[in-house]
Amino acid sequence: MTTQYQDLVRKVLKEGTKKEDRTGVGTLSIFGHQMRFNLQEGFPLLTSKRVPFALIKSELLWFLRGDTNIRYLLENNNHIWDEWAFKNYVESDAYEGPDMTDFGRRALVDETFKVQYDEEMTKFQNEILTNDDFSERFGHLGDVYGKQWRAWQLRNGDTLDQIKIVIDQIKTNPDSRRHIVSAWNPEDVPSMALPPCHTLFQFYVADGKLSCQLYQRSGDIFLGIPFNIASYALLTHLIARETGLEVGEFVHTIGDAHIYSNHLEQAKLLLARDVRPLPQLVIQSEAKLDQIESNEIKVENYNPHPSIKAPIAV
Ligand code: DHF
Ligand code: TMP
Repeated sequence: MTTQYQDLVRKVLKEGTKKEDRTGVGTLSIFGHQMRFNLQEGFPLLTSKRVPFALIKSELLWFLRGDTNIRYLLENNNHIWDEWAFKNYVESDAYEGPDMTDFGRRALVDETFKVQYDEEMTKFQNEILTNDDFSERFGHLGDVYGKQWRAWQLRNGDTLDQIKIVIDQIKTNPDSRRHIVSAWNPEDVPSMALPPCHTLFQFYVADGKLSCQLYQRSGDIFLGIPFNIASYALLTHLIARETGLEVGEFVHTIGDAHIYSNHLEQAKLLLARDVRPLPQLVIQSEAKLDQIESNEIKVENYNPHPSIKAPIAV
C-alpha cells in the first residue's frame, strides 16, 4: 500500500523552506516532487483522512463538460470553487454590500465579519442558482480548465477539443509521444480567477495499459493535492475505458509543493494515523465520456479515518 502522500507531508514538514505567498498565509515549501500511483493496486483516495469523492467527481465531470460556470457545481452541492467566483463579484462595480476586501483571512479571525461574509456568500450562491443573468455575469471563473480542455480558442476563430483529439490519438496511434493536454494558455492567464494549478498532462500507452502524468505547477498539499490525485486517477480510468485499455500508473509531478502555515497541526495529526487498504473504483455505465452521470461512478470499500478540517487560503 502506498504511503507516498504521507512521505511528501513528512518531507515538507522536515525540509520545507519558509516562504511567503500570494495569499498572505505563508507556507513551508519544496520545489519539484514526484509520486507514482499504480492504479492496478486500488484507487488512490487518501485513507488517513476522509476525502469527499463526490466533490472530486462533480468537479471532473464539470471540466469534461467544458463548463466554467460554478452554477453546475452548486447544483451538485459542490462549493469548492465558490470563493473565487465570489471574489470576482465583490471586486466588481455591481457589488453594493459591506466591504469584503481580504474576506478569506478576515473570516477566520473576525467573528462579526464572518457573519456578514456568510450572509453575502449565501446571497451570492442563491443568485447564481436562480438568476440567469447574474449567473452569466458572475458565475464564470474565466477561461479555466473546461474551456481550455474542450474549446481552446484558435487564431482563426475555431476552437480545438484537446480531450477528443487525445482520445482519438490514443486509439489510432497509441505509441505517440504527443498525447498532451494543456490547460496553460498564456494569453488567457491574466483573465482567469486562478491560473491553472494542474497545468499539463500526458498519456502513455504500453502493454495495453494507459498511464497519465500530470505537471502541477503549485500544490496545496493538505487540501488540493488529495483532490488532484483522485481526480487524475479517475480521469485516467475514464480515458482508459473510452479507449479500451487497462489502467497503468498515475505519475504526479509537482512544482511548488507547499503546506500552508495554518495546516501544520492538521498535517501532523494525519501523519500520526496509519494508512488503510485502498478502495476500488467502479464505473457502471454504457455512456460515452461526455454523458457519464455522477451516480454511475462509485468507490467501494472506502474506510478512511475521519475528515480533518482546514481553512482554505484564498
Ligand atoms: N486554493 C488553495 N489555496 N488551495 C487549494 O487546494 C485550492 N483548490 C481549489 C481552488 N483554490 C484553491 C480547487 N480545489 C477544497 C479542495 C479542493 C479544491 C478546493 C477546495 C476543500 O476545501 N476541501 C475540503 C472539503 C471541502 C468541502 O467539503 O466543501 C477538504 O477537507 O478536503
Ligand atoms: P497560486 O495560484 O498562487 O499558486 O495559488 C493556488 C493555490 O491553490 C495553491 O496553494 C495551490 C492550490 N491548488 C491546488 O493545490 N490544487 C488545485 O487543483 C487548485 C485549483 C489549486
